[in-house]
Amino acid sequence: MTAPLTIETTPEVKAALSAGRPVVALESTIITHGMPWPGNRDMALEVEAVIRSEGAVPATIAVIDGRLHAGLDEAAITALAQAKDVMKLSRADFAYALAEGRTGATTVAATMMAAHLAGISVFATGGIGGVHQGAAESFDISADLDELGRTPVIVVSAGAKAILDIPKTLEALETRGVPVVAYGQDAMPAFWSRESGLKAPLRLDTPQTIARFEATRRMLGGHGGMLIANPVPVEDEIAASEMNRHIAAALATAKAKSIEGKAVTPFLLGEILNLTDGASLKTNIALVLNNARLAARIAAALASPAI
Ligand code: PSU
Ligand code: MN
Repeated sequence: MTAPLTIETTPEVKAALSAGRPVVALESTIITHGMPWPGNRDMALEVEAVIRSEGAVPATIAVIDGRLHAGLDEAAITALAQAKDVMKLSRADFAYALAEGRTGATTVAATMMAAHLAGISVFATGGIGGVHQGAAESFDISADLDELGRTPVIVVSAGAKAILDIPKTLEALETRGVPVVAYGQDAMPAFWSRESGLKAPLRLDTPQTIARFEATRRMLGGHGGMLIANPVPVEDEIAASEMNRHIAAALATAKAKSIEGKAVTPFLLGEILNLTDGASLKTNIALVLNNARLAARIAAALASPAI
């Protein structure tokens, strides 16, 4: 009764996967719900270019008309970036979009699931979802955290978005056995800012040591994902003191408008974009590119026979 899932790939992704060459998965919610057109398309194409320039192959993940794609060509990315009524898919509704022939963008959780099914073990994004501020009342905790606890994919992010409750997000990750590794510094980064005021649980300084850590985790068996928290480059950073003002204002507006559920993260990102006059978007794009570069290097280190 259960037929295996067909995953559509591009020739480039297919060739790389079958030869064991480095591949980096990319999410699509950041394209459809995280940034406005046409900057979202430019970002998606630039991120792919950065990964190729590092000698790895990008695989943007999305569900299009009920078919799962791991790897999109330029025309498909452009179409998705402008599409209306795209679902925002997490673990709960990923299969629904496949079964109902819908088009959906994958969040961190659904992208991890798809990457794992496709045999891709490294994934680059901006920031993960986490425990929202006010979660004690709203119960709003992203499914990204449970996915990190169960699916063995390395997620390269700029930390958790500062719109979240970062201390509670770190607690939830620890409970789920997810290593959180700051890259090249002790501090836990906070997406638009290099520092969150918290120390990251772990630190590593090279793609090779991250690959060695991952190989060691595999030896223990039954491991889930790992979160790499890669600070935004100094020249693109917006200081936490400035961001915190905008975040507080955006959270207050969300509360006043009773924004709930899946709409919360896209709403806050949109508000912050307006409050910073577009500066937050510039920083968001810069940090995604920076994460893509590191992800490609980790994928290369994992693919190298020395590991
Ligand atoms: N990071 C970004 N932009 C985004 C997201 C993350 O820079 O749009 C998306 C990711 O897809 C992440 C999702 O999985 O937001 C989290 O949504 P929620 O809080 O509803 O779980
Ligand atoms: Mn949520």
